[in-house]
Amino acid sequence: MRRRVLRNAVLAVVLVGALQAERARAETGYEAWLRYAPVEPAARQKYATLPASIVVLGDSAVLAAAQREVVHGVKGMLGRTLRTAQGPPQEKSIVLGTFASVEAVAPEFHPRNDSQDDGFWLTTGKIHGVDCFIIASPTESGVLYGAFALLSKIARNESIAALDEVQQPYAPIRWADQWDNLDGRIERGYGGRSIFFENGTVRADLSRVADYARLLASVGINGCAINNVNADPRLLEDSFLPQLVRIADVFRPWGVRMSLAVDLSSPKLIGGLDTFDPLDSRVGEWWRKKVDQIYQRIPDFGGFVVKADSEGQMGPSTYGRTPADAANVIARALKPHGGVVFYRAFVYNHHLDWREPKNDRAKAAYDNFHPLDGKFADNVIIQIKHGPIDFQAREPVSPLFGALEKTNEAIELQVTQEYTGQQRHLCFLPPMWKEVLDFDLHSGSDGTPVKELVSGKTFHRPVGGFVGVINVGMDANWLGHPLAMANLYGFGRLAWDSNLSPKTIAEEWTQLTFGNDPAAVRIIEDMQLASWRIYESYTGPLGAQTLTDILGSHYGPGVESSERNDWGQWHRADHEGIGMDRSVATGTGYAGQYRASVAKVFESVETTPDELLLFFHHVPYTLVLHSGNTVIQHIYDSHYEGAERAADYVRQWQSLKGHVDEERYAAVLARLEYQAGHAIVWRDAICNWFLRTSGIPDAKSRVGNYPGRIEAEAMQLQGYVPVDVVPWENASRGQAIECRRQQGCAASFRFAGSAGPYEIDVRYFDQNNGQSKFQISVSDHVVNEWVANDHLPATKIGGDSSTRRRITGLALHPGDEIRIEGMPDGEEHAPLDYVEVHRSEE
Ligand code: GCV
Repeated sequence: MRRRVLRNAVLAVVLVGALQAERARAETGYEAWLRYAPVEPAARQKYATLPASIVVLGDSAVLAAAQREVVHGVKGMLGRTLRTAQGPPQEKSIVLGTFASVEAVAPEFHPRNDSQDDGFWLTTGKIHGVDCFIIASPTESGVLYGAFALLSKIARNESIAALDEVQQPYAPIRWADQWDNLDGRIERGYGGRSIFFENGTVRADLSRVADYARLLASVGINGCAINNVNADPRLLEDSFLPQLVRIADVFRPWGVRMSLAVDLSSPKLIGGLDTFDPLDSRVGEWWRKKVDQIYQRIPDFGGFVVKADSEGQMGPSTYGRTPADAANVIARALKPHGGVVFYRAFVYNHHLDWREPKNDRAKAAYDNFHPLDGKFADNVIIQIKHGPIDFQAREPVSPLFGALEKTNEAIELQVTQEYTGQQRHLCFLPPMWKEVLDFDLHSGSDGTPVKELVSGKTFHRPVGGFVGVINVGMDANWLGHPLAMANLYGFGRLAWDSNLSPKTIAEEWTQLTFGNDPAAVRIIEDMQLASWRIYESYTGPLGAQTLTDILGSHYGPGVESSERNDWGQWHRADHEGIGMDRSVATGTGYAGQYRASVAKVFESVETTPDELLLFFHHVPYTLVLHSGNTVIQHIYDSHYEGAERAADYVRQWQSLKGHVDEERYAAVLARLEYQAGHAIVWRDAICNWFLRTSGIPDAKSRVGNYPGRIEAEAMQLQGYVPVDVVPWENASRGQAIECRRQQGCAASFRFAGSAGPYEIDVRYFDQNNGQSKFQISVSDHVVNEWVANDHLPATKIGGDSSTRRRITGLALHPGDEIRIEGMPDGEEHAPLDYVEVHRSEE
């Protein structure tokens, strides 16, 4: 009896432990696509043949990481603890080793010659007379990538029975850039503070850095520049080196080479020289010594990223030198160590005169770099943003990709969603990237898609490939929106295999991130695949670029912010028409930077695809598109349709209740509800701006007519005062109300509809410099209250801060008083824009 009591007590402890472990595994999104959740019982049988032991041939940090990963993954997914050993297998085993190390113990093993560099081969065979699963590669990193590939198959319930698969990376360069600052902020980062730096130094705890490197390695990313390209020269100071060594040490087991963004004027800023002229021998010597010093402590250091003569960064133009002079002096220092220089082609004059119709920022990269083709050292890589402007929702492919034949290049893609919703809007970018990568630039002949140009295949360049600006942060789910991690996964997968389809990527990611429930996979995949075009449709149609506030946050609407200033992101919309004329015949001549067959397509209005029309041509609002719609009606329609599709996300996601875990279900739902509301801000701002500017009404009479909307300034106000919003289109009818009384204010109106079930949307502004409180009541009954404490990029009322509260399930009667009370806080004055009352679907 006592023994049974004891046994029950032990069982209880074990159960509580298991429960706690389960709770500790709360799905924050931190594990991303490496969850290794238990495989569904029905699929387990598929892995019955998996050996019970794993051996590693060799002794290195990378191979050890691969072995640990397989053990960890198999334990999580199959509940089995693999026996671990080093050296030749003594029993049926999973074998991890380089080709050389496998051949050394099994001379009968013949490596496949279609697997090179970091490629790997997953196969089965006998070693020492025992059956083995073999994960082999020419390199240790390749073995690690093979280990992740095997685990991914199990997680996605793929069969591993007749394993014989070679995977080969598409390009040697597969790098991440982080724009982290030493003080812990991240430029254009939307997932919290830096995982690397805080208060001017490297963080004491680098465990997140290790986890990030693991995530990068799992999709084959092999390098990471850890700091902002607007570089802080202090990182190159001698005293900082030990801190960099710590990061490199943490990256190393995952095959991720650490690198740095550098300020070209460092020899002068921190080096004690009176110059940074790249042709001055003292400058060359300074870089040589600096690089030697780094490699002494970090032998696998990757190299430098350079942003120069761009947006205030110093560059070779100071001394009348070229980007080639600047890149080569650093490249010479790196060459003996195997390091590379990424020299960014994002070089442009941000003091362009907007009155001059021939001026065009889009031309800058080609104009600056094409004449230098062949002048760069062979360890220099020109890093080119995918479009000629700056990561807009839609741009044509940069013509520079097709214009460098004797120079290495890499494409720069932006994972962090600077102009594509800042991880508050769903915007899965692989469909956009895929269009870019597959675009044939006809460089010399047909069949020269961007992916082949950047990977060095077309012109037989020694290096080249892919750079992603990632900007993960300290947020639990790394990027701020659980679904945004699909962009990081997708970047890595496309860099590894540029022929993958966005659908395959979305499906893989969803299975790995949310499991194999078919309903969840189908819906999440559908949402992801549609999301870029939906975002584009309510923020920047027909190639007009993202019509956002380009002078501030790059987030909410700001149609005119790009005009009449020197930044060169002009769309030239006026009362007659819209678009930049970039033709050769009558415009800036940008279209002529493409090879003749491509240039011909963009030169004329007739042949330019609708989605890029306004990038290449200035046209009247009445022009009829290929779609049959006029330009103006397309602008109205696409914004309405986009906002409706954004509202659909909420319904789609709600259908997954119970199919995905509670934590992530709630986190994603909150983001989607916010997005649905913000898409309306976009819709109304853009449509009203174009209505007022063009004077052409919406053929469907939607723009300017908002059934059920009651403007805040038209309500009965107690304490609240009307204010003008700037720009006017970012608030309904250009006005809002604010409360500047400590004791709070109220705004009320009488409901005039018929009795029935209703929902109410309160449109208010949520700034980040205060946490106002709101309360809404219907005929003296409080029906909802909330605090405006979201973290939107805004310190004032406008398109960045405009958000909404939806209150559902209300029974309203004619004459009911609807009253909103606002209590200001800090600089935020409980601002309100309007209320919309809609009858609920019964
Ligand atoms: C790091 C855009 C961004 C800047 C960024 C720059 C760049 O202009 O808004 O924040 O600076 O691109 O890519 O260098």
